[in-house]
Amino acid sequence: MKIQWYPGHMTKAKRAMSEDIKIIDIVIEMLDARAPMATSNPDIEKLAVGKSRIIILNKADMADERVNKEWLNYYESKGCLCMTLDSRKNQFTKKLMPLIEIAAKEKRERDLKRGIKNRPVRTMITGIPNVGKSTLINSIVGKAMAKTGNKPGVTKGNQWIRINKSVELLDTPGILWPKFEDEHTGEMIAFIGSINDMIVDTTELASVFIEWCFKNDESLLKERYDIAGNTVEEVLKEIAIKRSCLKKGNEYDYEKAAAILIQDFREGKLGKISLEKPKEVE
Ligand SMILES: Nc1nc2c(ncn2[C@@H]2O[C@H](COP(=O)(O)OP(=O)(O)OP(=O)(O)O)[C@@H](O)[C@H]2O)c(=O)[nH]1
Ligand SMILES: [Mg+2]
Repeated sequence: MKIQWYPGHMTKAKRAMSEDIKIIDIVIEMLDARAPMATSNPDIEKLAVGKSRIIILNKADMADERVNKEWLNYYESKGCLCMTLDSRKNQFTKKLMPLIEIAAKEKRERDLKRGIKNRPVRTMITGIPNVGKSTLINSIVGKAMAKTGNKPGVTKGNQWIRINKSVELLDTPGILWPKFEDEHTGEMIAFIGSINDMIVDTTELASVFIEWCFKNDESLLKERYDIAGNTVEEVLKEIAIKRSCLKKGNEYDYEKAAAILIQDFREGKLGKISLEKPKEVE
């Protein structure tokens, strides 16, 4: 399934980021723990060259815990500062601040040499749309400073937030990149809701997801919907029957069944699912 989504506001956001990055000390890239490779934006990697970096595997609560650990090992083995997170919970002091301290060490030493004391570390939170950037900021400050929502493109502009005397965070709008390397990347990003659903054919997307389940874990569909279908069409038909998705004239509404399946996955109702594992993508 070929998917591409790179609206004008992302070009604008990327331009703003390349300006802001000049005064940034640390770039935090939030990835979706369910598909860290597909959700890692090569443009952000280019923007962040020369900066200290931290990788957050967010929505870890929705992914397979064992696979989360494998990803952590994977990134740590490459020398990255990395942590897993459910950004709805405030883990700033316990998990993020210690990594910021490590990442800021060189900057603080540079400052000291120049006689600058207590200048806050400036941190930019980046990532693709809907990955949880604004949620992270809100849970750190303990109130709804930044607007959030379960759809891509909620944050429109950059917003600075002062966490304490030593750290400032910049919330940025989620950006994608002009051309995905392969179909897999676009599909993963669409599954998790980081692409505007208006430009994606729901039935086709659900079909790709069902095929992914057949290949990786058939029990997912059986357990959730108590169905026995072995083809994409059978599965959609069974979901349509179970969820009373009927059109006029008693025809099955495949599109509605497809939307239910995708929604259930996004809400975690199919269980904790890791779409990518380190071994597959190395
Ligand atoms: N289960 C779970 N849900 C999360 C987590 N982090 C964020 N969410 C949900 O994901 C949705 C998107 O969160 P946002 O914080 O708006 O995402 P964003 O990265 O700021 O998105 P844009 O502004 O569109 O780029 C919201 O419905 C959040 O409640 C998490 O760690 N776990
Ligand atoms: Mg946001």
